[in-house]
Amino acid sequence: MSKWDSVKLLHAQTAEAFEGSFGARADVVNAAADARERLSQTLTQLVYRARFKILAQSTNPFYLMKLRAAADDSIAGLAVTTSKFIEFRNFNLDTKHTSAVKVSGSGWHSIELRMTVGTSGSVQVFLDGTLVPIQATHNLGTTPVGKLQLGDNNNDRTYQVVYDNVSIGTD
Ligand SMILES: [Ca+2]
Repeated sequence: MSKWDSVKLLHAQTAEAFEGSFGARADVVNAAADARERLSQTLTQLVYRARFKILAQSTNPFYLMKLRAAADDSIAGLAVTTSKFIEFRNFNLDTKHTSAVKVSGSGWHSIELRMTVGTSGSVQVFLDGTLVPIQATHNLGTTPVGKLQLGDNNNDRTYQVVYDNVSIGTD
């Protein structure tokens, strides 16, 4: 986890990994577990990818990932709801968009968020390579993305999840 600027209750471990020896595990009870990294340059268009595996989840949703402004304000997030549906959160409008697509089974999944900020911004979410139908056009504001977040910063979540192969790019 050394590449992240800040890490809270996410730890590298070898028991669960998608690739290589290590995965980053959150194992929390009523706590936040997230890591944040300031991007070397702000982005208006990006692709954020990760692998994740849910080991346990209490009756609460949790964020897999968020994108923030350089000043730390949340812009967008991808969550798994209590009923395991993939949900997109637009923090600019403070709206939630719950898909009809569930995270199934107990294995590893890939998640990909393709996003363009702007008043006529766009969002595409892929779970295991398949497009998750949600509203495609979003007013995400005009502030570019300056920070990457992995995990959920809410301090009242109970779940166990492992992340691996986290990356951000422009395509
Ligand atoms: Ca790994």
